[in-house]
Amino acid sequence: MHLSEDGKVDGGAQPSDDRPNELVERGIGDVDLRYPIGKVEDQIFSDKGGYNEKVKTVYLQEIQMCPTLLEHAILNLDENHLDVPYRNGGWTSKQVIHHVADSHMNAYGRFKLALTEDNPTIKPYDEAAWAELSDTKNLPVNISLTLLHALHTRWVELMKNMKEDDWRRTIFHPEHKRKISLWDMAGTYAWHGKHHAAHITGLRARMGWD
Ligand code: NI
Repeated sequence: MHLSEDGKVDGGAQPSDDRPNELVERGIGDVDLRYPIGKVEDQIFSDKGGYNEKVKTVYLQEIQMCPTLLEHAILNLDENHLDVPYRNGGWTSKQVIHHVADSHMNAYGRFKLALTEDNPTIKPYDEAAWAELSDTKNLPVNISLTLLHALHTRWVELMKNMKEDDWRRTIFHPEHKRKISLWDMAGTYAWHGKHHAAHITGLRARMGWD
């Protein structure tokens, strides 16, 4: 089966965190490897006061730094290193990086939809199945890192110029059956880049590749 590495972030055919069969598949000791910096709720619910300039600056910096953070995470790793799953049954570093590009392309599209339509219903996708498609399998990670640098330049430019009211605009997530504000999405994706970079840096440390 395909396992998600995110919990409920991207939406679309994702297993919940407490499915017993998944716990068995992960094996003792692997549970925490999925969430090396904690779950997304730790980030966005710790800022539950809602929009404020200071937190916005942090979110934008984290989203801006994401491609560089991933680039540093894989520095000096070769193809063999990149094909090692970061945990039993988990994604390889290569899949992780292509996944971040998949995820953030969707997120950018959702921002633009929310800014131009009234609470648009977004299209969830099966992130685990996307991570098994041929582009993810065949292409080197540099392709997605280049894509992320360009994508994040556009995304940050968009966010930098959003007014306070823009951050309250929402998308409707049909599987979670709730509105999600662009503010919460920014918190989620600020977390998301660090979360996946930590999968790779954690693996490096455990394998002694540093
Ligand atoms: Ni993810």
